[in-house]
Amino acid sequence: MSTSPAPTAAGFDIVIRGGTVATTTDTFNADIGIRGETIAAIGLGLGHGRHEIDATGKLVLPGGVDTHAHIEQLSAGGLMNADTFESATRAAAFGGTTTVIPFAAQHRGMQLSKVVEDYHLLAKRGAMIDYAFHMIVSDATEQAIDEIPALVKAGHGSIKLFMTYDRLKVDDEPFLDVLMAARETGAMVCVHAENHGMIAFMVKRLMARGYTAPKYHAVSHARGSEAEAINRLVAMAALIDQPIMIFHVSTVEGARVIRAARGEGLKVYGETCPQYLFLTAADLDKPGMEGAKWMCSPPPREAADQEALWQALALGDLQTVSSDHAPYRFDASGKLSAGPNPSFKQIANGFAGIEVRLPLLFDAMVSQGRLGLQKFVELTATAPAKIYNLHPKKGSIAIGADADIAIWDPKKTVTLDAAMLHDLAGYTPYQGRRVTGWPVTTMLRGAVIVDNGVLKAAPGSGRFLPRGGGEAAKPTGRLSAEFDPARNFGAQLM
Ligand code: DUC
Ligand code: ZN
Ligand code: ZN
Repeated sequence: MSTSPAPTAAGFDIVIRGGTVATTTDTFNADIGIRGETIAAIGLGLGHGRHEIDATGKLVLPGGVDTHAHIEQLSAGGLMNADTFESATRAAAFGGTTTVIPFAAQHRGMQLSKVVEDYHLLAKRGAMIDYAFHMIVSDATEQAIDEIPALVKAGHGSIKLFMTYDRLKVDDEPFLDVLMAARETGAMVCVHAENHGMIAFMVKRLMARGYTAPKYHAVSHARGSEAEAINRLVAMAALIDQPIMIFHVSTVEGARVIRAARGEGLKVYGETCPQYLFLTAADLDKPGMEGAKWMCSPPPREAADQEALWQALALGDLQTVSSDHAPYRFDASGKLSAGPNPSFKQIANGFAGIEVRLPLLFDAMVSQGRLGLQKFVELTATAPAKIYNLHPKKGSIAIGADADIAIWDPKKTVTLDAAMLHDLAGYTPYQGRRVTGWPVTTMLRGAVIVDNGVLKAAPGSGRFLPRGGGEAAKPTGRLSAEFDPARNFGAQLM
């Protein structure tokens, strides 16, 4: 970055000059003028900037918006994940991401509002990029449900529910109570959708026969358990006309259920993650415990699923690709917390992905041409910002938007290596993978936070982004037969 001392009257604080800008619809050559925290002008031959950034030969893209990440989060089993808000958001910044939505995770017996307050304090102290929260409700008590409206009003416009995991899952009836509370306050509900009983049955059978290695985790999460749960979820959401987001879709069949639901006009959104586009169950088939490094839930599936998910992204059936960053170290603090030779059931699910999400997708979509640059911008920044009501401040390069910008060198080839990444997991399931295209400069609200491999941000410089549920979370207004007084003998149930 070059500096000149005197700003002109019409000048900018920063001009990013000579780059190629991309949005969800267009790619064009333009300078970007920034005043304070905001994009003030986009045009050719813009006037002077107090600081000038030469973007010749570079792509100037909106900073990434990663709407699914587990940060400094305690698992239901009491295991702390490997990253703090400082380390996870540092990794995000190096990977070109400027906004993240992690979780405030309620466990059984915890007061939801206290949980949210605690995560707030952690993020305020450590975050280097901007953030909001999804509230995980695992104990859907009357008290927790009563707290939802005030929390949504305070800016927590989305809730996450689980249909599986012994200590997290919410059964259908209280699930509907939470959906209704969300509807009444206009919040989005995000769901981990897998059939709990099918998984528990498979685990029991595999264990009884001695199939305990990490690769059998992939077998235990029967692929049909995803489609079944999504189907049931869609039926519950349709009963009360509540919009839903289905997290980490991994199978052909899961994507198919979402397509059908959307075809009926239901407000059903879908997310997938790089692990379902770039890994398969075969990656878990490693000697000893090594396969644990590739364990996540749902597990990576098969090549045909990868193809189906790409197609679902192309068709718009799935709208976002998030990281599901959930780092656990490969030691007694993480994956091996139950000892050196645990069964797959005793191994924490998840791995780090917040830094490599964008480079992996850029390589596939832009460098190798799969779906292209516009779709890359849409899936990784603009669409998640819109769905979670962070747009137009976040997710696009536009006049008036926050100057959250990633400048990419489209020619830079990098071999992914845990040693170069900035999370605290200590390994990456993408070790040795070569990607072309790298974010060389990341800016948050007009401040350079990463410049050519050097961190410029301080912990705590990220800002909380209060938001309601927004447009995506608004009900359609089409009542189900059971809720429509014209078809339910006049009962007023809303
Ligand atoms: N699966 C989840 O549901 N959450 C965290 C990570 C994972 O693999
Ligand atoms: Zn999940
Ligand atoms: Zn997750």
